[in-house]
Amino acid sequence: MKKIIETINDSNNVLIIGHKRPDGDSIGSCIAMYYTLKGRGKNASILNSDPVPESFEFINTGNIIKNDCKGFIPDLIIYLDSATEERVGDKVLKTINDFGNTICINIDHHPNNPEYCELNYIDSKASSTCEMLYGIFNEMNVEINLSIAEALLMGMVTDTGFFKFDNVSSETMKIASILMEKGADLNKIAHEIEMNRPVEEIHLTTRVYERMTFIGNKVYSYIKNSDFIDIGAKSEYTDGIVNQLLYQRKIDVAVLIIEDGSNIRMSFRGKGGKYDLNTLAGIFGGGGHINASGAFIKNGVLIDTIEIIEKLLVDL
Ligand SMILES: [Mn+2]
Repeated sequence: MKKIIETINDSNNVLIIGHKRPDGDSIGSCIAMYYTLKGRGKNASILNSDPVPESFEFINTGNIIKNDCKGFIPDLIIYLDSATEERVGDKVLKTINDFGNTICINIDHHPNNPEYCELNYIDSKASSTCEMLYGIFNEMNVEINLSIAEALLMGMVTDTGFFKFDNVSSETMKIASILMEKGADLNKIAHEIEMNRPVEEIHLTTRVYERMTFIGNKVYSYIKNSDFIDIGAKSEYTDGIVNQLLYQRKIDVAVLIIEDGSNIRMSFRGKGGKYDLNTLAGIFGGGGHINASGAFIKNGVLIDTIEIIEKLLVDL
């Protein structure tokens, strides 16, 4: 961590990168890093391959998360919450490659992170990348202002399901408490993210419930391309639905299969670490954590994928 802090201190133009289809931890960590660097008088820019989902827009004040970084020449690149280099998306990866061999830092909490930068700080025990950033900022003697506190707390709550998951430690709660003392409003974050869902997301969830298939203590369901059109739902509205499948009695694993244009996305969620869903997602080239993972099949076929998932769940 010492070398990472030195490198950040020595840099002037820092490009901050989050992962594609960003979640709250990716967005929160990018924004918290941005305000920290700005507070130290540095130039900083956040580059993301996908737009900020509606539910996280409240924190993206002044549209600081950008889809390009034209004219910005970084002397340091910081990857946040990105389990692999490819997770940042093809377009962003190309932009980074065009910069040549700029030094990079990789800060992440995914267990299989292959340490793709010169400087890597990976802590798979941390609840979130935001929790790790708090530790780094503390070492750097950063004055945690409201913007930083709110962004960090948002990442921590979204990666822990609002402090429900087994990645929550007493340290997580201590940090959350400090962030609230700095002014971060937990209820406001809960309202924006959990209590403000578009009705189209509710309709999508209804279809997912109608199509549940149970295999013992496991359940899977799916969303078709036509659902998005019928309902008028955005692709990002699927993000929380898999948890709704999991949160039922006698169910320990939930899988949601989503037809997304010509591709297939899959989300895997588990309770209590009974099954290694990181390995399960790995069968499709994906990954994540034991209890939460995802995979992507380029040019996948929905009915074929359903068949494969059904077999895998029977044998799991
Ligand atoms: Mn994360």
